[in-house]
Amino acid sequence: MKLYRTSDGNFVEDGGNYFRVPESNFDALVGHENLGAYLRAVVEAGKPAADFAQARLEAPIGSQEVWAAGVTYFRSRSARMAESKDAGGGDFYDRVYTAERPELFFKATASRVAGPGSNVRIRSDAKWSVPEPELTLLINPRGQIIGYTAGNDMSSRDIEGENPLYLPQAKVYDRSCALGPCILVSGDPLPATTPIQIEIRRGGGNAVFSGATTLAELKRKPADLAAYLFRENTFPFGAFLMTGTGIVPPDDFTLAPGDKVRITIDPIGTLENDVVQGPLGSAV
Ligand code: DO4
Ligand code: MG
Repeated sequence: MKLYRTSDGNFVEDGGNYFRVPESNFDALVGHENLGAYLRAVVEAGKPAADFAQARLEAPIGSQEVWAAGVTYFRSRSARMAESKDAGGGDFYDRVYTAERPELFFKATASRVAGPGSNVRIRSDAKWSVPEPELTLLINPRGQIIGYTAGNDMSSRDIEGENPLYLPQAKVYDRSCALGPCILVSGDPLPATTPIQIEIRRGGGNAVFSGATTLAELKRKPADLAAYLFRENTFPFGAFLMTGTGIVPPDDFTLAPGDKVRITIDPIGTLENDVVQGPLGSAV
């Protein structure tokens, strides 16, 4: 089952049919004692809703904070070591890749998150910007993984590489994160074969970058990442946790305004966003 948040309320999809969810408060859904069973009952009781197609998809988020894990794929470790070698930071990334404690960092508040079809931003003071396609966990207030979505951890690699202490500026700014298009509602681990794909198109033309990985390359278990996040932290509305990127474009690649980023995680769907630069609300 997939849960969609839209301009016209919440919908659940099952078997190609969409059903209106009576509970309109997304936080209440995340905090539900058994979200899967509640949505199953909605599907079984309801008639398919004809009005889903008219609704605009919104980021599937309420009051949750978004956190992220880093250096959870070998490809990310190597890219981070290379970009920070002049700053003497390379060793930290190698060490965190093998350490028991993962790298976890604060990524976004809901107001900084872009939904499906809206704009993500690159910083005006950055010269090297990339998208990071990441499986993203939805965790309820009790620390249980209750769903998955696709995420884009937009990052400024030159700022991050100049000094690892600049990480919050490289990672956290308006529309530096995208989530969607829906929540795949499931507490079960996704198979290791789950593919994560990205494609970046420029000028309405062909892809200027595409890449793919699978969850088999993810070094850490999602449940372990969630458990670390919930150590000594309470999340009254639950939290999102991005699980890190396994796809890094070549070093001569940087995003440009007007680029279209498509991130596909097969059981979830495709998250598509346009890239903009400049004041919040600027069009491509
Ligand atoms: O350590 C910096 C962040 C790395 C990251 O965001 C990732 O590996 O996805
Ligand atoms: Mg990342």
